[in-house]
Amino acid sequence: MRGIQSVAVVSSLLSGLALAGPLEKKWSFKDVVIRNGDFPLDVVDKLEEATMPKIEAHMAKKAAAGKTKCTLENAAIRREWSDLSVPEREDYVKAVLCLMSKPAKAPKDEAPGALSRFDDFVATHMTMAGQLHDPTHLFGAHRYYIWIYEKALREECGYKGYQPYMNYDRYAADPIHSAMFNGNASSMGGNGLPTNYGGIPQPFPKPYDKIPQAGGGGCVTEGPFKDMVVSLGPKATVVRNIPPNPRADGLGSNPRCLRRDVNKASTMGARANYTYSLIMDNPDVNAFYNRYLGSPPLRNEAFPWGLHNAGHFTIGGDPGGDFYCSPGDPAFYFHHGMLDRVWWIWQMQDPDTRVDLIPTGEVPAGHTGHGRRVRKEETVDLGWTAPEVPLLALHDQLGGLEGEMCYIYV
Ligand SMILES: *[C@@H]1O[C@H](CO)[C@@H](O)[C@H](O)[C@H]1NC(C)=O
Ligand SMILES: *[C@@H]1O[C@H](CO)[C@@H](O)[C@H](O)[C@H]1NC(C)=O
Ligand SMILES: [Cu+2]
Repeated sequence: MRGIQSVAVVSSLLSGLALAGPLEKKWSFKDVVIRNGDFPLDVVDKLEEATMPKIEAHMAKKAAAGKTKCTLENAAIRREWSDLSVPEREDYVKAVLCLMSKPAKAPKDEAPGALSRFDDFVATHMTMAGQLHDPTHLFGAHRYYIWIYEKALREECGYKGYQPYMNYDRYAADPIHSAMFNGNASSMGGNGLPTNYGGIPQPFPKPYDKIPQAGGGGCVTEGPFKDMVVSLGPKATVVRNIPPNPRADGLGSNPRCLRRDVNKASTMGARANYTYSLIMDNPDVNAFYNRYLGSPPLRNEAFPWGLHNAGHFTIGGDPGGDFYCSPGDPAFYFHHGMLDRVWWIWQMQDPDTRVDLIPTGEVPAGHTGHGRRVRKEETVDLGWTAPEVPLLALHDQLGGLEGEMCYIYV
């Protein structure tokens, strides 16, 4: 049986036994998708399922026009971390450690601090930060960025799966003890040691002018990344007492530990109801973009950070809390994976009009405006890491790049 199945929460998850019956309607994906029965579908998961018929219709239209070799049946499946079995999580961790052990390809004069293939991606995020984060490119360039990272894990490190994402809602109640951050061998590493850095400034009026610090902020001492060497940066860090980088651009070598402040007050701003509202209450692409970034501040909300910041500062620390170097924490890719999923679900509410839309960002926060269509000649250039490609191709995760980009989230 292909499709989505849920699994009763059981240790036999490990052995693949004890599959519960399939959930509701099924689609023919290339693999059986097993879900962790610990986590009932949240409102966004349900929205995603409810959107599947629109996605099917969209794909049928493309197929009829002979436009794509990508289909729902052959699409790669990106899954939520807790839905992976423990051995699958360990395989992923192994692949990341492998990337960290391979020599860098970044030109030595441009990024002497890139000590590994893993660091190559961090260096790219730093050197191309302007383009990666302007309103035109933010969504598409990050989609490409995660995709080439996933490709490197698979092609250079033998990883057989796809990039997992982090559904914050599953972890908001207790992120430190979650499958993401509990510090065991199949997690993405533990929290940092206690330190006092004063929280993370936010561009909101008091009392929302900072995300209060949580209990960490120091070196991570548990889990697979406890011996990780962070080299690039800092460049715009939120934590204190980090030795400065020898180069002003942050691209020099500055070996130090991975620091984190796994922060519940931040994750709380990324619960499913916030995400649902982000997707469904913002049909205009500019409004969607602004809300994604947390602007204007939500009134009468205890956690108004916006999904993007809430996810980043769930990890926080160094380099996770550094605007330029944040992909230097391997959990970054889970966070931006979730953001990419949210954009995809937003696009698929009305594929005919939304796939090619980009925010213009020139409207003042709080105003809407309809954005504009991507122009054919617009591209994304990630420097030495990957070929320059049309932005338009990246707007289509189910068939972009001549069908090479072809994945769904479940
Ligand atoms: C690590 O934590 C996860 C999530 O709680 C759990 O499923 C797994 O069994 C744990 N692994 C070990 C070796 O304790
Ligand atoms: C989300 O749910 C929480 C807890 O019920 C509530 O306090 C908050 O106002 C909700 N936020 C949104 C945007 O729906
Ligand atoms: Cu970024």
